[in-house]
Amino acid sequence: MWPHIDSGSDRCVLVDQTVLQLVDMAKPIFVLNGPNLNLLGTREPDVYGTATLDDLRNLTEARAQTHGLAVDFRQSNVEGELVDWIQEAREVACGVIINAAGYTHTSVALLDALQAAELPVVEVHLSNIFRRESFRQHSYISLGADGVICGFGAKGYGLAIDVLADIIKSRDT
Ligand code: CA2
Repeated sequence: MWPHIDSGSDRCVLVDQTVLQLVDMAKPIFVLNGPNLNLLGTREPDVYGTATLDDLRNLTEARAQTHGLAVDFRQSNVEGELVDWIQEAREVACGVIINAAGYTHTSVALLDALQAAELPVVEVHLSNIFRRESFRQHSYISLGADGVICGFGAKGYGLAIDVLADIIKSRDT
């Protein structure tokens, strides 16, 4: 269908699925990182790799740009702050990538927030949580995610951007 142009009013209103999609793509992807991920690159490189949080920020921003998307990249050690950001995402973001770190395995509050956000969500982990201690093998937040990427280190963040871009672009077509 061609866009409908309402030139009768003082504003020009384009009403078309493609246009609505473009408007949504103008919203950033929230990339949310949980507790202790600010320490990346400083310790435990055998488990989490050598990339720093800033490296992950640069990687996700660059990959998002290839899809014509923007990223709002954040880290917090505070569960409530992560909940607030997910609630904010509902209003201003087009999707969420989340590495909830330790809260992955404990937080019903983050799950509730993700389910309420009604946005595409990709859960990401640097390490393969299924090859680690049993307490890491359960994720509360997976119930609120479209999919999970784990075990591929920093590359997983790039993959998460790719898959989320795909979901966002195909959602309304
Ligand atoms: O593999 C992941 O990405 C995790 O989400 C990382 C969390 C862990 O609790 C999850 O089970 C799996 C831990 C993040 C802590 O990161 C550090 C980085 C460097 C030094 C110490 C901790």
